[in-house]
Amino acid sequence: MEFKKEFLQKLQSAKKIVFFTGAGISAESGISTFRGKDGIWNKMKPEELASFDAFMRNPDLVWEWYQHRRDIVNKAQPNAGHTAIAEFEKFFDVSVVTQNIDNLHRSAGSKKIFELHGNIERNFCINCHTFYNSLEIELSNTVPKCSKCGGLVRPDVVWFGEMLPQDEFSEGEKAAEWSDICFVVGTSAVVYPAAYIPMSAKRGDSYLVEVNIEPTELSSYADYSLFGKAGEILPKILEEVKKFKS
Ligand code: BV8
Ligand code: ZN
Repeated sequence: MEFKKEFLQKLQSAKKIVFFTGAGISAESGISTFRGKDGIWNKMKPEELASFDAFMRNPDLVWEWYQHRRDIVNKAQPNAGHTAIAEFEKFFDVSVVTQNIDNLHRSAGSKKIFELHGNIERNFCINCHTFYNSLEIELSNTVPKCSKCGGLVRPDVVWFGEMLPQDEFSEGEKAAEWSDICFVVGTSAVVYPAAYIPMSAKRGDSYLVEVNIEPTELSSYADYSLFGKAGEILPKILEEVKKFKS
């Protein structure tokens, strides 16, 4: 694979790198994306399941959907894309800003991770806010009740209409703004405020590189678009890095 010269030069001089990732980076680990070809939301609307109103209307249904996704996530392994990102840390100051809730960046060994939309492993009581990790509650297809107050327990993910965790978002924004290169990997970049992250990078004069199997909302905005699978492209970029860093 041939990369353009300008990109290779940026890679040689870069110190801080940000990876802004979405569902597409986990597609090769067997986790469905939301939008695009084979996206789960081609069949149902997000607000029908991923919102507080939906949960209150039918807690068992929403819980069962997350339980199903938890089963898939628990069996999934990081792929060559996640592993390459973790290995970039040997050569650069790397931050991973992710919309994913699947833990695969952590399993791959990435250290500095900002999770904008929460984590499917954590749960909390909507009444008294006691936290439970998935080992601490009985995971069945009906919604668990808090052992302290009997309230409904929900996954600690950010639903539509909910605020993002402020620290994760502002740290993620700062990392993007101060980065030399910002890779935008496997995201349709349509969900806000997460989709402001690449804009923060641009504002800070970072070099914006998109990695996706197809053009997105961001393509016209990116300095360089690489179309193909993240699990194939990212290891190739890492090979280039190794050529000049070793
Ligand atoms: C809020 C978590 C307000 C749980 C998810 C402007 C500003 C602010 C808000 C808004 C705004 N405009 C609209 C809004 C409202 C809304 C929004 O963005 N709506 C959109 C859809 C129009 N945003 C919100 O509601 C947010 N909160 O605004 O709060 C507020 C203010 C004050 C006080 C209180 C409240 C909260 C949004 C959070 C939504 N949570 N999920 C869960 O997962 O169940 S969203 C969901 O989309 C996903 O979880 C993911 O996190 C997110 C983004 O999706 P992507 O990761 O990009 O995935 P997608 O499937 O779309 O794309 C996959 C891509 O991969 C494709 O491009 C495909 O081509 C590519 N691909 C596939 N395979 C590969 C690949 N690429 C490379 N390699 C491959 N192998
Ligand atoms: Zn409680």
